[in-house]
Amino acid sequence: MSTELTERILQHLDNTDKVDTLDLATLFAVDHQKIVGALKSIQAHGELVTATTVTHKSLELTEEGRHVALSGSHEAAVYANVPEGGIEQQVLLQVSGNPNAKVGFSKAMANGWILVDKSEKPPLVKRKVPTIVDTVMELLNQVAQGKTDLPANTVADFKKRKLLQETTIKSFVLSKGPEFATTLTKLETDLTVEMLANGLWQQLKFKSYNFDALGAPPTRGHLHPLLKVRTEFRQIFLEMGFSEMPTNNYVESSFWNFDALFQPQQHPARDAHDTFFINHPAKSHKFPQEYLERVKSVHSKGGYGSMGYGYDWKIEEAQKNLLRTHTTAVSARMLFKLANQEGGFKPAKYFSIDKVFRNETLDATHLAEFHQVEGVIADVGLTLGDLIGTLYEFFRKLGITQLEFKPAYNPYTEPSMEIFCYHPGLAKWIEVGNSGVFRPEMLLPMGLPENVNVIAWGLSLERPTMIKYGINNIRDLVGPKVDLKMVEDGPICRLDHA
Ligand code: FB9
Repeated sequence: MSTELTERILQHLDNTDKVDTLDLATLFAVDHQKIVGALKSIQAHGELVTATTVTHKSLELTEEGRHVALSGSHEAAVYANVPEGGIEQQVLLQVSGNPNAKVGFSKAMANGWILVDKSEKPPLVKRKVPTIVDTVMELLNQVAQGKTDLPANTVADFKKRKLLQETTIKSFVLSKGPEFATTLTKLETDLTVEMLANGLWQQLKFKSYNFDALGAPPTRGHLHPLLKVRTEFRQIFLEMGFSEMPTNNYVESSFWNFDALFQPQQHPARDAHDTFFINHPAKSHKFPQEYLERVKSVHSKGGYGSMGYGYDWKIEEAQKNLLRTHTTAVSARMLFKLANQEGGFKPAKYFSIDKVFRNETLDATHLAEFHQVEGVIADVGLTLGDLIGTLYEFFRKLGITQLEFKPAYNPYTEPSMEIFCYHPGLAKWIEVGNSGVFRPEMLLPMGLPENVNVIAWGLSLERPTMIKYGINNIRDLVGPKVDLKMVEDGPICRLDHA
């Protein structure tokens, strides 16, 4: 704060009993706020001055008031447009071309400036008086020059006509305080050991603590947008009565990732072009033996009404460890458990949200890993209709209501559907996932009852997050190039609000 102003106020008060900060502003030709600021700083130094708040009501011209003060009242404008011989009212209102002509007309009538001569066919508006005085314009200009003592009814009328508005200004009347001084002693902000040691603190003035000060915001962690969207998806699944599957094993055996899903061993996804295979440990050996035999036979010979693939299924292939390519591997484990649990099968609804790995060509929307979101429902007699109904409910909670389903193919589901939605924000149809009814060749070898069907669907976490946060390149969402500011400032995620 420029000491100058505080000192000038104190010096002024030294020679005056009372002064209003508004007058000080005029006196020192500075903005009133600056004076109030200087006062605050003086008050921080103790009771040098006493300040009493006073409010000043003042009249001010509105935008329209300034227009009328400049170019005359609406009624005067109308009067000016009434020609000698008279004019039809409609025409008059048009020629005035000013939106307030109507107000002006009724005011001019009220002032007795004009009249409507009904004897004319059609009736004509004529001047009733040869000249007029536009008192409204004059009065408004007087107010503009600072006149304040207008008759109350005039003020009321002008306010009603939105030509004037009342503003209240708060100011302070200052007078010398008990600790008045004409200079400000520097306020200490720290109580140092020296001051305590040499007792100087007793003479010094200390800046008062500002307990309302917010203080520096504590640095805290920020949830990555992906995790915010994961929380939303979790909430949706929990609301729909699903429970989360344990997905804490990125490394999986080919058996659970592919064979259990009735995906043949020569399927292109099972070669290193698409899948990351593990060297150490290269193989898994612990499998539920009987179940494995049934998987072997359904692949090689068929069964359960299926002809199978009719190839020589190899345990060596199934033993190969890999980074799971989908969380559907976890679904297979859970469905196997469901089929072989104490007390036998019970309907179940599971979901998983976790990392999966695919050795894909990297591009703006694909990395070698992404988070798969999967929902699985196992129950007696479930149909494709149940799947479609569930998908409508699931995506409705994502704020998506318009869905379309396109027949698709997955080795482990028949029928299968790709899911498309009309995304209002993007104003286009986008693919939002895949789904299907798990094949009996997958379920029956697990020991699930014949009449139990399992419907499932999957999507990613990255795509909705990129769309939600307006990110076009996945490297701006995850990885070393992420701008942490985006993470810190990322708003909370409300998926159901486009
Ligand atoms: O997430 C995807 N798209 C998507 C999802 C939500 C969304 O929300 C917006 C707020 C509105 C926007 C977009 N996709 C799936 C569709 C595409 O992005 C696709 O190009 C990429 N897919 C990934 C696989 O890429 C190879 C997304 C990922 C995906 C695809 C299929 C499954 C899971 C993830 C599955 C499955 C499945 C099928 C049947 C049974 C069980 C699981």
